[in-house]
Amino acid sequence: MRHCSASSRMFAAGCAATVCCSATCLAQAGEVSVWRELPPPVTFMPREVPPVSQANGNPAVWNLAAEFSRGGSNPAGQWAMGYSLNRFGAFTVSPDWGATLPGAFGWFTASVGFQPTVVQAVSATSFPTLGTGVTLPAGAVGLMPDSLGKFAVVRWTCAESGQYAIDALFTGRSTVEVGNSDIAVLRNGLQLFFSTVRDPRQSVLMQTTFDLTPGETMEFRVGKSNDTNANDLKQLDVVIQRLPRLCPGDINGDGIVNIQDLTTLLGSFGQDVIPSEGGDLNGDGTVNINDLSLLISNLGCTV
Ligand SMILES: [Ca+2]
Ligand SMILES: [Ca+2]
Ligand SMILES: [Ca+2]
Repeated sequence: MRHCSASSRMFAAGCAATVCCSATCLAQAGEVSVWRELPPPVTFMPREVPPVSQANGNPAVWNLAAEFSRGGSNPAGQWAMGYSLNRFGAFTVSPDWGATLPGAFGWFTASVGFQPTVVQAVSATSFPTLGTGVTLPAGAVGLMPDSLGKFAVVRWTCAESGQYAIDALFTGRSTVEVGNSDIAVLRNGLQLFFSTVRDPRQSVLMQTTFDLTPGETMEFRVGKSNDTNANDLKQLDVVIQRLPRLCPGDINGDGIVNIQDLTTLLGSFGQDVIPSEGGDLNGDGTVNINDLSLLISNLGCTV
């Protein structure tokens, strides 16, 4: 399926509007902002977002490859590596670490087998047993399903309420067209996004933005699809960024909505102004009761 001709424009604009153009773009329609296939070679470029205060101690950016646990703990931080019995099956954390593919270590569940596995290439790695030309760049994370229908899964769990920008890129790593893989993204166990990545070197990008609360999960899944289980390893890049909290009404930009902002607004009340300047909080070019209501509803808000 090749759709989304307008998506690159929306990607550039960081638009929250919907480009949901696949029959398999299920559930929560309107929340997948971008879904598109990209021609190779692809460099993963997560959206740029304004910096977030880290005063609360939590990072504002989560990067799967950068935070991947190599034999440490699993879950590690907010990331967990594991598997599911099928595309919609419950997620199980994989407790074991070892050489799950020739030349690569990963997380697996010994009672199930070496696959499904979630691996990271310490150095550039090739997998001759997976079919011609399957490679993984140094530092990249790869998801390898098993041959029976189980999915390799990476889960991220929200720890702090906020708005999050979620960027995920699935990339086929074979140079030959032998097989394909099903990929899916689930939010709280419900499928949000589904596609099939077909080699050679096809990439599928998903970008979305959510308000999330602690305990909510995003899962990234790779399954073998309906073929002979060849070349099913897919590289997965994920970056999740917490967006700055907004305080409409902080006219003087000191990080809090208070009496000073109210005074400024009232000073131009009833006047036409340059849109979005001064007390015009809703950007319609005039300062009136709508702006006042917005400010009052945010009194005390701090960034
Ligand atoms: Ca396959
Ligand atoms: Ca202020
Ligand atoms: Ca206004």
